[in-house]
Amino acid sequence: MEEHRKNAIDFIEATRWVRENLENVSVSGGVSNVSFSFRGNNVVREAMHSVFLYYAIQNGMNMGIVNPAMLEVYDDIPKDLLEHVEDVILDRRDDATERLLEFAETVKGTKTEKTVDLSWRENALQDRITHALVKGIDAYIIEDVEQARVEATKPIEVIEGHLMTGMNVVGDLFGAGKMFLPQVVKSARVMKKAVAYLNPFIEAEKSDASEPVGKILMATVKGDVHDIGKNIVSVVLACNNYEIVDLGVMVPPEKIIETAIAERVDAIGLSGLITPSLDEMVYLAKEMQNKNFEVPLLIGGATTSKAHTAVKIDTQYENAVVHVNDASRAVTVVGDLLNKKNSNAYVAKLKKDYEEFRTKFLKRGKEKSYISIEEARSKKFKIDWETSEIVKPKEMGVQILKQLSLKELLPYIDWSPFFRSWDLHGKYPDILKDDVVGEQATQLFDDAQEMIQQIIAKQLLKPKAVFGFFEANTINEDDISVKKKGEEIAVFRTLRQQLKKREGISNHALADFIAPESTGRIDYMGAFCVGIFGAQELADSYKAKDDDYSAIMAQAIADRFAEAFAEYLHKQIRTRHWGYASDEDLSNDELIKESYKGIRPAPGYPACPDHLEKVTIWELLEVEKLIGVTLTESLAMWPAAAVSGYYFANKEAKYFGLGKITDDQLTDYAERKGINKEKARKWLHPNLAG
Ligand code: B12
Repeated sequence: MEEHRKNAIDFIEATRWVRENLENVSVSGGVSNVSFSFRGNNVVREAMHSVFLYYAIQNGMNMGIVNPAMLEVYDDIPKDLLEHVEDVILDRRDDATERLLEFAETVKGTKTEKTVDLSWRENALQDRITHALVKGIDAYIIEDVEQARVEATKPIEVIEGHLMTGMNVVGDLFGAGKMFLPQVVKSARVMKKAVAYLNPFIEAEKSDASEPVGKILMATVKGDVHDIGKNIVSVVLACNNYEIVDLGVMVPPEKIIETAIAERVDAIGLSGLITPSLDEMVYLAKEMQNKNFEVPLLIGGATTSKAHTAVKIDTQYENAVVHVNDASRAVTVVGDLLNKKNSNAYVAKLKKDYEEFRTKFLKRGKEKSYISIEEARSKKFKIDWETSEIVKPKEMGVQILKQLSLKELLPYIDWSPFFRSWDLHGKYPDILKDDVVGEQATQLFDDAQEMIQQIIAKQLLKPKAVFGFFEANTINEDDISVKKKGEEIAVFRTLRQQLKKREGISNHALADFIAPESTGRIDYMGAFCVGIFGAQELADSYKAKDDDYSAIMAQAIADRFAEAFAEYLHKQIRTRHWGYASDEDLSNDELIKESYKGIRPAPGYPACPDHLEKVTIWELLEVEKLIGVTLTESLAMWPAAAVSGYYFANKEAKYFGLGKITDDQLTDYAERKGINKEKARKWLHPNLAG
């Protein structure tokens, strides 16, 4: 027994011992990090972490990583649970594992009672402030900061001393991957509260404000409404003592340039969600060059890529241009760029790296072969229109849906992307039990559920939708003529794959899923727009209280509702309004997924990358008039949590990616659409080959 006990307290040995000896307990991590899981039972799991750590520390282990959110305080572990867990960890009985398993059943499903451990309140002032920042606890921060202020010569010293010392710990832990994004955003909330308290004292003293390590302008470019990514990066940089000048969304380039000059910023960060924003970024880089700017340009957001940054943006600006695809990297990159000693070498390396990347990238595409648009049309996806079933929608014309309760949408939420937006990777629900991020994911999920309850109870978000079904026939191979009582009222232009494929594999266009006019059969298609209203107002109300965590949470939740709404509506369309799959509910969940008939592609998604097509949807459904979703000059939708697209019902309809197209289709497309080729090129450039 003694031997096991000795083993259990030597960290590396203990990790090995746990791995080898404990059934039903898995352990991950290595020399500096350990993480238990216990059949998904969080109560037991937390206790195991604490007991393990307790003995490790008691025995002088100088341990690397402790994720504080994973720990119960040793003294607060209920005695019966403690005994069972210690039996296992210290190997005190032969039947320890069985007994713990049995005992675990009695605490199964019970949520950990959040025992409030206040022992840290006994610590020295700096330790308390650091603890509050690392743990994101704001309950005592004013009290502590006040004590620090009274003790300090100047109030500014509290920010530069106590608070920055704590935030440096947060920054280091995050940088080393030992703290997760939601925790950091909570730390920032505590920091903001403390600074807000100190500001009046600093002003009253007229002492200089604290010196940030750099000032960074952040903006989502003109025409784009995406906010979350930019906000997350801003919070993380602010945590690392950068001053952020956040210009918000849809920011015209002139305003970015003017503000950058007036505020003498040290770097400019641009964010964008949809492809038209890429052009805005190129334009801005050019303007920065014209105005002889020297500050680095940071590029981020879902639609951006290293390839686009290297090929199109970096070439416009002589100084540093960096693509940053996640918040934790932003800190190191900005640190390197603004570090006075090494930044020249870093920028030179960066420029060289982008040049090499560009050369390789530009060579890469050349190996692919494309066929002419005429040949591609001859290889279109063929449906046998003699026999293919066409179902007439039960309710033709345009309808709106404004009275829906958000509660109805809850079962349709896909939670995995929610975690991804907080930089926690894994699939829901498994992520809640994940060895590494499970605890954080669970906390985040609980916070989200709490906010959702409030949102529903107070109706803080409002879902609205418009949709419609129309007679439709394919004309000129790739266009869809939309009709009302036989009269054409709109035409959707679709794009066709031109990649040379193996014999027998089709070159798809969405028009292939609608019966051609020449068949003499009347076919149908639908269009829709769903929007979640109120997210910006909700987020702003939290920001006004310096609560970025809740502000970002509100936006992330609204985005989830938007996608869930699109999913919900599609189901209603299939089973009721159009009704071509009215028996769908009879199958079980798994079957429903596989037997989903029909698709709902959205302009901007891979099958139909042309955002311009949204204009046709807006006219056809009178989207703005009926539900108030508007389009920006880049054709982003406002409110931001919105989705619009088409409905195709044919059972052979499927999603595909357009890939690249060649110049002949571009010319043809521009002619069909009645726009000049330059305009077509501007909107389709990410899909142009060569
Ligand atoms: C969630 C999502 C949505 C949500 C939320 C969108 C929103 N309001 O933000 C909903 C469902 C509403 C949606 C709608 C649409 N979407 Co969408 N969506 C996504 C998805 C799956 C994830 C985007 C996201 O929110 N990520 C989480 C955030 C936190 O990450 P992020 O923005 O990338 O930010 C991180 C980094 O990029 C970086 N970062 C961000 N900004 C900055 C700035 C700086 C300076 C730095 C240093 C770093 C940095 O740090 C952040 C944190 O780590 C992407 C696909 C993908 N996997 O990326 C498609 C995607 C962005 N969507 C796309 C499209 C087309 C649309 C729609 C146009 C579809 C439609 N017709 O309805 C609409 C447009 C909405 C609008 N308002 O106009 C396309 C865009 C490409 C294109 N062709 O334009 C994508 C890429 C999907 C695809 N593969 O085609 N979408």
